[in-house]
Amino acid sequence: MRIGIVGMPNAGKSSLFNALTRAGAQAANYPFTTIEPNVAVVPVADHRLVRVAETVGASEVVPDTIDFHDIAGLVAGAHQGEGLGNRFLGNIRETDAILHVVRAHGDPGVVHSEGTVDPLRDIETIETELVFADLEQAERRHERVVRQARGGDRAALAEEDWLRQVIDALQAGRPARTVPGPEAAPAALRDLSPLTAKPVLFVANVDEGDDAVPPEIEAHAQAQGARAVAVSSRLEAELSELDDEDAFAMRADLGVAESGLRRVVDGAFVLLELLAFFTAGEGKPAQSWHLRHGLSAWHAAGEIHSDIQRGFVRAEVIGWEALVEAGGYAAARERGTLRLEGRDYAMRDGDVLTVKFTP
Ligand SMILES: Nc1nc2c(ncn2[C@@H]2O[C@H](COP(=O)(O)OP(=O)(O)OP(=O)(O)O)[C@@H](O)[C@H]2O)c(=O)[nH]1
Ligand SMILES: [Mg+2]
Repeated sequence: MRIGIVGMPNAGKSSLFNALTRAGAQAANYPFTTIEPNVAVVPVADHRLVRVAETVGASEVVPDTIDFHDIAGLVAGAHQGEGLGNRFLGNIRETDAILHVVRAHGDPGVVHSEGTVDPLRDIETIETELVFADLEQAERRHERVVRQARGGDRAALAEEDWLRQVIDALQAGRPARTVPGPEAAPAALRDLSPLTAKPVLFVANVDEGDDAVPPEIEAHAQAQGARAVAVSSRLEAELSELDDEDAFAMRADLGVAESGLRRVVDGAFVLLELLAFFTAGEGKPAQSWHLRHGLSAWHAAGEIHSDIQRGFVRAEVIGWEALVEAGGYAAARERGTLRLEGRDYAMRDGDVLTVKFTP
């Protein structure tokens, strides 16, 4: 799972990134602090995995991770090379989703590149840059595909037609997600990987002690079918340096009950429509994995290893709670709660999976 963080310069991206990762990426009060792309790997804590590991006597607990990509701020004209952001848009083309950080705090001590705090204007600036970046990419790809399509190749013709629709949509200011991928050219969408087709979570960077999303940001998100969460990036970055007890006391003082970071990570999960499943065995690592809702045991096997997917014979599946209740695989098998499933079995959140495969 990969998530890219976008926003205006000084919006609070690196502060959020720091809080998410405690990676100590440089956060300072002047625009364009983030010069090198920053990638941080954040483990996804899951208490269920710990219980499963204890139950089967696993050697260690290996949680799945999310990669967060922190890039430099985007300004109007970034697609034409203004500022530094454009260079880094390529770094987030490969991500699964986007966190769009919007400055909504009024701290006069933090410089705004446009002089005033105006979340909607900033959102539109960023969205426009993403549209332009996609347009450039789509036009370049179109030129190439037109040449291939001259030979009458069916997939190339379908891709050419689709790219034309994408270009029309982008030129009209509409995101690429409004144009469904072409059925006759299944790889086309992945090859283009438009930024404006990725799911977006808006993160309103609010004043310390606030935890409501400003209504104009909420309304904007809703109009796109997207979600928004509020967080104070600076506060979260500071809290992330304290131990749990001190952090709890500081939250209580400020009246901020829930961790803003929790909201961001949970929001990202909802965005990606993921379920968790586990693999675990005695003396072996217990691991968590994530998969899109609706995918099968065969897809799950592919997450673990391509060889396991290729040699898939059948799967042994049990819900994590049933496994814990039984006290282990052998007892679960006796109780009949450990089931044999084929490759088309639709995975459920919390399943513990053992794939039998021929190497
Ligand atoms: N008061 C306040 N200041 C914040 C908040 N979040 C970030 N800041 C400050 O704003 C400044 C810029 O924050 P960064 O996180 O570096 O911003 P950025 O979006 O990564 O900026 P670029 O990398 O330059 O695009 C720093 O001085 C932060 O301490 C916040 O929630 N409240
Ligand atoms: Mg930064």
